Amino acid sequence: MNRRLKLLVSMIATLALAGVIGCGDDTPSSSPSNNGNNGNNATNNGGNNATNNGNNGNNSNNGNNATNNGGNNATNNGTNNATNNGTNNANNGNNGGEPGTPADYDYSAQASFVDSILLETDPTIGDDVDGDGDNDNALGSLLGQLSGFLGDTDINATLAESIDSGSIALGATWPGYSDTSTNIDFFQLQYVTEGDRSEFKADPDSFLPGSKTPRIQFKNAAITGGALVAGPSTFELSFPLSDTITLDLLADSARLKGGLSSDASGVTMVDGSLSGAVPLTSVIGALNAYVASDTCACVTGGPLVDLSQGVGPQACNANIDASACPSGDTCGTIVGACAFVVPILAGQADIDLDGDGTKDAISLYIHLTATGTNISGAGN
Ligand SMILES: [Ca+2]
Ligand SMILES: [Ca+2]
Repeated sequence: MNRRLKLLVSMIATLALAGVIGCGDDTPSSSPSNNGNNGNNATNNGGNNATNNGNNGNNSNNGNNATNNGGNNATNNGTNNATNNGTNNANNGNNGGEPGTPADYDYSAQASFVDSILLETDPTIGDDVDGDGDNDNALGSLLGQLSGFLGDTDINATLAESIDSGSIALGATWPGYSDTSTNIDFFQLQYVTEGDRSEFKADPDSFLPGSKTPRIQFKNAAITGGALVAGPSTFELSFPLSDTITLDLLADSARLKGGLSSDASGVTMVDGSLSGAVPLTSVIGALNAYVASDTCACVTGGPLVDLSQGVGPQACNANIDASACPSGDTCGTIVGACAFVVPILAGQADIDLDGDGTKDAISLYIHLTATGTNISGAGN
């Protein structure tokens, strides 16, 4: 039991980590993004056109559509179809990003290096992701419930060590930064000189394939008296589980807040937070992809989880066979824990992203701070 709980926690931590690491890979994310967007057009007849138009920049579309689907369809079906369909179609064309290469990106904007990342484990501390007036932090709730089992697992200490060692290097540029608004582009960073945080290069994997458009963007964020409120947007996530395996996840309705100031060294953020919700389908998809990968060649008969069968133990494929996996092997452990993990993950879902009345995503809340730096160009 203890081991299984640790596995679960590490998986959830992986999700949260992925939310801030954002390390890209070469998966053609623009294509699935487009597909997802197309699918949403049919149901995105709802009322949030103003929000929708404002936020549907490039790769942000999926998350906003999901958000927009929530709640208002019945009210606005009659009114806004023409406008909304047109907007979404235009966005479909942009989902691949502006043609070009990462080297073509304009690196002249002020920049920041994210120097601390902390998962909030108090479930009462969070952001109001679903707008019901209460803070949402299901990840914190999960971690809190399992704290007695965590033992030597200190996720936040691991995060701090990873930033110190350089294995996590996340940063942003602030195009159009002013006293009242800004855009924000996030990048995985590469050190120019090891340990020197005064200059970085942007990892090319942080861009949509074949484009000069960053995967993670917040458009037209408001700044009031130095306080930033950005989003909702979509964090398109890739978490490198090993040299060859990448877990791809999507955090919807992501919002970034914090206190900003700028000087010659760049943009500083204090008391920052990143909130949002990771869809269960994204979590399960990542698990399935991992178990189906060459790393888990000892497992046959997948996929591991079929959510069309529900979110109970029955969602776990009875025909999957991990008997060839060595004792203690991660792949075999995941398969063995499936019937335990899936219902708990589903039970932690607290956000209804698609507005169908069933909660389908796990909210999270992450503290972060950033200091000024220079992102001087594209890396290798
Ligand atoms: Ca709430
Ligand atoms: Ca739902």
